[in-house]
Formats: sequence, C-alpha cells, structure tokens
Amino acid sequence: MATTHHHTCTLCEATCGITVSVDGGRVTAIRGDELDPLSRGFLCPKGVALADVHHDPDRLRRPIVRSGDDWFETSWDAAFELVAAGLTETRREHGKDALAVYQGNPTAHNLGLLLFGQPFFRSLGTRNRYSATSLDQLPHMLAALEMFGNQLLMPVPDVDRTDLFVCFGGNPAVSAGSIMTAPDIRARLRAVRKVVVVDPRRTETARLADEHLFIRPGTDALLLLSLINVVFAERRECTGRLTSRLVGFDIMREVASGFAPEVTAPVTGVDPGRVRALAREIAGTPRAVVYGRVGVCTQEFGGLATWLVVVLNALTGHLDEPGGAMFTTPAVDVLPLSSLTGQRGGFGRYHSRVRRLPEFDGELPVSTLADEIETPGRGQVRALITVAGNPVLSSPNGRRLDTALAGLDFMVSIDPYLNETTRHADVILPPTVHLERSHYELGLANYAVRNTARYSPPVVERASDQRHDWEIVLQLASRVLGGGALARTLGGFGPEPLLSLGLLAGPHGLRKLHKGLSLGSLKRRPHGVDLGPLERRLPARLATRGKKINLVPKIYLDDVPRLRALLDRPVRDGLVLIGRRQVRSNNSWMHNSERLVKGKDRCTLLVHPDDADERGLADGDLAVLSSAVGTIEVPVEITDTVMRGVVSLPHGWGHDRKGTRLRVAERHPGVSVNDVTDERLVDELTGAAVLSGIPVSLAAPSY
Ligand SMILES: Nc1nc2c(c(=O)[nH]1)N[C@H]1C(S)=C(S)[C@@H](COP(=O)(O)OP(=O)(O)OC[C@H]3O[C@@H](n4cnc5c(=O)[nH]c(N)nc54)[C@H](O)[C@@H]3O)O[C@H]1N2
Ligand SMILES: Nc1nc2c(c(=O)[nH]1)N[C@H]1C(S)=C(S)[C@@H](COP(=O)(O)OP(=O)(O)OC[C@H]3O[C@@H](n4cnc5c(=O)[nH]c(N)nc54)[C@H](O)[C@@H]3O)O[C@H]1N2
Ligand code: SF4
Ligand SMILES: [Mo]
Repeated sequence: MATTHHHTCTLCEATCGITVSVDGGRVTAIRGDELDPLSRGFLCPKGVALADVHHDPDRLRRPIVRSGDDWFETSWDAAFELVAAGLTETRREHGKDALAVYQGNPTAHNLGLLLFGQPFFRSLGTRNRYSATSLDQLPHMLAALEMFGNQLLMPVPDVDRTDLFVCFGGNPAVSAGSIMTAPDIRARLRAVRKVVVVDPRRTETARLADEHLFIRPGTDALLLLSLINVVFAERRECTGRLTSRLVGFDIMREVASGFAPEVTAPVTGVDPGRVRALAREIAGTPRAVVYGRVGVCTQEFGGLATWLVVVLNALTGHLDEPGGAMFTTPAVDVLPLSSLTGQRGGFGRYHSRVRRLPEFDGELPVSTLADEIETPGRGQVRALITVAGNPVLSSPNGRRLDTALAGLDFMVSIDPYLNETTRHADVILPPTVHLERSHYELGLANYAVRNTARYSPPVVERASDQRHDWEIVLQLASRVLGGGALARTLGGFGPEPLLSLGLLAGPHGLRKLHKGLSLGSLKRRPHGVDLGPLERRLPARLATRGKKINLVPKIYLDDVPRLRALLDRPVRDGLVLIGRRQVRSNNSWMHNSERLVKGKDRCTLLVHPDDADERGLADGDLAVLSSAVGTIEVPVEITDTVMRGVVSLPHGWGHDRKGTRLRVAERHPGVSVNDVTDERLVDELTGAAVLSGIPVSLAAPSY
C-alpha cells in the first residue's frame, strides 16, 4: 500500500521539509513540502537523492569486522565486544589521550548524535578530540565566544528583511546557505534590493547579485579593515540602541586608522573607490547586513576576518536589528544549558602536543591529527573513533592522514559506508540513515532566518537488526566508561523525552501556557510550525560580563601586527588554489548516487584564460597541479569567472583508493583537492585550516 510521510532533509543546513511516498517498502518519490513554513516546497537534487542513500546496495546495515583486506559481517554484540576491548585496552595501556575522536559534518544534522554523542565523546576525557569545526566555522564560534560570551551565539543575516546583503566568501546559491538556514536562498536573494558579492570567483551567487568584487584570496581582513576605516574617517558610525553596550570603540578606530582603502588595494586587488562607495552604502542603508562564510574563515587570516565582519555590522547599526545580523529564538534553546554545563566554549586553555596548536571547545585542529598519530611519546594517538566523518578526503594533506590511519593500533568508525577513511577501521558500526530515524532540528534552528519548529518521525521502519547512531554511542559509553544501567535507561527512551523537555522549557513552551509548543503539538502539525521572524535579542541574550560587547578582544588585537605584515609581503606571481561547492555534491559522501554524479565530470580545475595560455593549456586538457605537499592530475576548465592567478577545485572527490565499497563513486572518482592542501598552513590565531589561498603551480603533463 502506498503511503505519504513528512520528514526533513538533513543533508545540508537548509533543512528543507520533504514529502516522501513509500510503496511496499520502496521510497517512490521525494518532493518539497509546500506547507513547510521555512522551505515552502523548495527542494534541491540532493534531497531527491535521499532515496538513493536509503536503497543503496553499498550501504552497510550490519557491523563489519576487518581481517587483513577482507571484511566479515558480525552481530552487534560481537562487534561491540571487539570495539570495547580495543578502546579499553588502549586507554588502559596508554592513557586517555591515546584514544582520539573525529566527528564529521553530519553530526550537526543528527538529533541522536547531538544529544548522546557529544556527552559521550567529551566524557572520554581525551585531549585528542577533533572535528570538522576546525575545517569550517571555528572562527565564527570563536568570535561569538569572545564578543557575545557563548560560542553558539553566532548572528544570522536577516535576509528576508534586508535591503543590502554583502556576501564575503560564501556561495549560498550553491551551498544553500550556511550559518544561515534559508531554504530556496536564490529566491530570497532575488527579493533583496541589492546584493554585493566579494569573492575571487564570479560565483553562481555573484551571477544573481548586483555587484561583484574580485578579491585576492586570504586578504579579506584587509578589505574589512578598510571598510571600517572609511566608516570612521567619514564619521558614519551609528551604533544605535547598542551604543552603551559596546566597548572598545576608540581602540577599534585606532586599529583601522592605518588601513585606508588606498593602502590595502595593492594587496586585496579591490579598487579603493569601490571600497569607499561600499562602506558608505553599508553605513547609509538602514537595513543592511555583512555576511562572511567559509571562504573567509578557512584562510590565513580567518580569525581576524570573521571578527571584523561582526565589528562592521556593529559599527554601522546592523547588529541585532531587523534586516541586519540577528539572533534566533529557537524552540529548544540549548544556550542556557550550555552555560550551566560549562560548555559556552573555551579557547587556548591548552595546546596540542606536537605543534602547540590551540584547543577550541576541548577540540584540537584536525590539521594536526596526523602529527599526533605519527609522533612517538606520551600522549601519542594509538586508537581512533570516527563518527560521520571522512577526514582522508576532507582534511588538508589527506594522503598523509591516510597513511597515518593505517598505522593505528585500533580504529572504529560509526558510518554507513566503507569509504576512504573507514577502510582503515578494524570495525565499522553502521547506523540507520535519514529516512529511518526521527528528526528535530536541534542545531541549525539556532541559525535559521526565521523561527520555526518541526518534528519528523521515521518514514520507514528500520529492520530489527539495525541501530541508530545514538544507540551505538550509548552502547559504547556503557562498555567503555561503565554506567551500563544509566545507558540502558536512556537507551530505553531515546531522544524524544529530552526533546520533549527541551520544548516545554523553551521560549515557545510552557511560558506560552495553553498555546505552548510540546512534542505532542508538533506531532499533530507534521509540516512544522511558524514562530515568526527574528526578533531583537540583545542585550538580554548576551552571556558576557555586564552584558557588554567587547569590539576589540585581546586575541584579535594581538594578531593585527601579523596582518599588517601582509601589506609588506611581495605579492606572489604564482597561482593560488581555492575551493568550490557544487549543487549535486555534498562534501565527500554523496557521490554513490547515480543521479547526482551522472553527466560530465565535475571535478575540474577552473583556470583563467591568461593563466592557461601562459602554460599552454587548452580547455579539457589534463594538467598537473602541485603544491608543497602533493601533486595531482586534473582536467582543466578555462573560464574568466576566476580571477587571474587563482584556480578553483571542488573538495570531496578522490574515490579511487583501494578497498572502498562505493561502486558508483568509484566510476566517477575525481581527485582529492586535499591531496594538495597543506596541513602545515593554519590560521596562526585560531588553528583553523587554511583551505583557501594555497600556493600551487600548474603545468601540462610532461609525458
Ligand atoms: N551543494 C552543497 N552544499 C553544501 C555543501 C556541499 O558540499 N555541497 N557543504 C555544506 C557545508 S559543510 C558548508 S560549511 C557550507 C559552506 O557554505 P559556503 O560558505 O556558502 O560555501 P562555498 O560554496 O564553499 O563558498 C565559499 C566561497 O568562498 C570563496 N572564497 C574562497 N577563498 C576566498 C577568500 O579568500 N575570500 C573571499 N572573500 N572568498 C573566498 C569561494 O570562491 C566560494 O565561492 O555549504 C554546505 N552546503
Ligand atoms: N579543501 C577543502 N576541504 C574541505 C572543505 C573545503 O571547502 N575545501 N570544507 C570543509 C568542511 S566545511 C566540512 S564540514 C568538511 C566535511 O568533511 P567531514 O566532516 O569529513 O564530512 P563528510 O565529508 O560530509 O563525510 C561524512 C561521513 O559521514 C557519513 N555519514 C553520513 N550520514 C551519516 C549519519 O547520519 N551518521 C553517521 N554516523 N555517519 C554518516 C558518510 O558516509 C561520510 O563517511 O570538509 C571540509 N574540507
Ligand atoms: S537544499 Fe537540498 S540538500 Fe539542502 S536541505 Fe534542501 S533538499 Fe536537502
Ligand atoms: Mo562545513
């Protein structure tokens, strides 16, 4: 019998509502849910491909154990025994730090992992916790911690009510928006009076914008300081309601004073006249917002640039104002809890053993994971848990990590696929996937452009011998840390009771009396509930002492001299590498869906026509791309959409490694950009990886 179900696509941050048709156990159709208050029927091709993940014959459904190059299915109990033995032995013989953890991107989209995974991994007490954060939003979280007092307090552009949207280093038209949950962002941006994009590539977002400024990779902090310089020099600052809350005004003026647009232009490549005009426009538009994303935070000065975006919004009256950078009112508010449990964040409280890189929120930068595995001594990593991550493809110098993983004493992966990373595991524990589990948007509701709430029960019943992610981590917790009774109790209930409590305690819960949200009321409204546009939340929501916002935290001021030195550094005449995302690709793991990978090869290197000419390269040629750490061969796509001196390659490809079980992806392997990105390049302030602006050389093959 055919049935229809409502669920949420949890592949990216847009969190689109979906309507799923099921017939005789087969998912027959996935459409956008017209009645979802946030996504209003929008769906991208990846959402449809959830059906492919669900039915993928390569997807693991039972634990597998490695013996040499072979894998054997085993029972859950036997697998848990093996894993517990491996992990416990490492901890007993070499101490807690010898066991490392890597948590990958899908963790953030997974209710069970957020509720049960986080506490478990923290409880392991190891300094060697790693995650995709240090390849991604770490600088945004750091700015939130330093300026608003809690790492989760990242502002969101109020895109639906703004008149001027200035986008630095983000390509929402393709990525669907990040730290900005805004499904169908193309339509939302089209409705904005003016959109300006600052990017080394004329992106899909730039194409629908009114203005595009090319910028040399890694120089955004200079441009942002110039914008701030103009705001001060022309006395255009306007801090409105928050004036009495802002601290460090004069110091900020002083810092920016040496960075007039004419001073920074030779390095950024942005015309000073256009910088002045943009500064005036930002300051002069009552509803305007400056937004910075991945291109801005994963670069040499990512910490500074991300901080300066917040400063610019604050100085021009666009912080916590409609149409500006605002804060959400999520139905389950994890903020008070994170403050109570001491998890508002922390930075630099200790440093990594080998390279002395700073801790952030109890995690170390993944750029140094290989060092910690390879370097002998007390605290050396000897065992690893990966969960929902594929760092062999997603972290810089993935080849080196690939080799390092092979040398571990023990490794377990919680992952539905045997892929480039998990092939090194001794045991793979495969969880249920999207349509087999319930969902509530615990994480990204904090960063949505509108407050909504939606609960989705599973679409398809899992088989009795499948396990949810949260059941897997609870089992591991009880077997490795003890406390089996507690784990069994929690395991008897699952995420729903916690969610239920969270909803009742939240701002739209009991306080609203009979109209309040509860899990029951959400279950009765399967398309979700609209809770209205973003509202002013400051100063109440600030978690800082005296509810002040320090515009000039010391860590940033201390890093300014490093930026100033960039002004004197000779501009290299070689090429630098940046990344790009693609609508039919999702980081490293959706390439096993035929409908997403079919068609022409998308893993191509974009090269400016003049740069191609200089090297005798024609469109479609294979070329050799080299960096300080590696060399790959990649087809060239000649286009003037990248600026001269910049080449662009997407990440997440490189599925030609031996021993994976990804039959479709293996036929469309592409190459891994992270075979040339350099793990030694980190933003010295934050420790976040530099994935943009990597020095490279390009040549025709010599054979
Ligand atoms: N289809 C699809 N959607 C995705 C993903 C995916 O893989 N595929 N991944 C998801 C994830 S994990 C994330 S974090 C988000 C990221 O969301 P976005 O930040 O929107 O991601 P990107 O498309 O990588 O955009 C980064 C932009 O920065 C530009 N850039 C590079 N270097 C610089 C620089 O130095 N300065 C400036 N100003 N710009 C620079 C790049 O050219 C690129 O256009 O996307 C999410 N959405
Ligand atoms: N050069 C370069 N490198 C980059 C980036 C870039 O722009 N350029 N972007 C970076 C960014 S922003 C990010 S977020 C990272 C992402 O990189 P990672 O954190 O490594 O995550 P993914 O590549 O998305 O891999 C996800 C893994 O989780 C598994 N998985 C999927 N769903 C589930 C689930 O529900 N449960 C479990 N247990 N497993 C699941 C998949 O099979 C896959 O193995 O890549 C980073 N790497
Ligand atoms: S934009 Fe696409 S991948 Fe992202 S949530 Fe919506 S349907 Fe899923
Ligand atoms: Mo990400």
